[in-house]
Amino acid sequence: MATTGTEHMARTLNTLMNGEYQAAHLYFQAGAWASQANLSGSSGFFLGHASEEMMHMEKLLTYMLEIDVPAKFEALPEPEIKSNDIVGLIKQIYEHEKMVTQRFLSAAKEASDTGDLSTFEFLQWYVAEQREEESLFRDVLEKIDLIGDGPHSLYFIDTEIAKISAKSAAAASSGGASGAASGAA
Ligand code: OFO
Repeated sequence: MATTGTEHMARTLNTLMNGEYQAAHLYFQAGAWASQANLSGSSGFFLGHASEEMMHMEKLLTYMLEIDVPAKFEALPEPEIKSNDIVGLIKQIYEHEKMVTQRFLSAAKEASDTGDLSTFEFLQWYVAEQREEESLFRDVLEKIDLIGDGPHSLYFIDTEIAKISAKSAAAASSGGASGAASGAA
């Protein structure tokens, strides 16, 4: 490890990298669950999001290699889908993203407190990304609320999520934190 201050961050960066890998795992499982439930729009959305989480993980790995911090991958816990309906699943994922936001904010604070300004600057991308992800999932939940409980609500919810997914793919291909997460996550 070459950079002063970064040594303090090595464990934290590994935690973040493994956390993004775990997030991808959760989204892959959510995509599989939605497909089984015949919710093809939601399935595409979650699978697309899983790929984004893999990109987030790789970005951390690349940074660690660049600054000579040893990267260590851990065993992945089994991803748990806690709800048997799409609304419950979106709520679970929203809570998950809020927890990830706290993890990045606390890592950014640690970087600042230890004088590791390079890592502090690097983490700003994730801070912006998490802000946008939280906003995205809040929007999805608000749409679900608007759709309400009618006889075809599941169909309309899935259609809305498919639209969001398409916007997400377009935004992600434009790159950057706001590209990856606005209208996507
Ligand atoms: Fe990596 O953005 Fe979600 O967790």
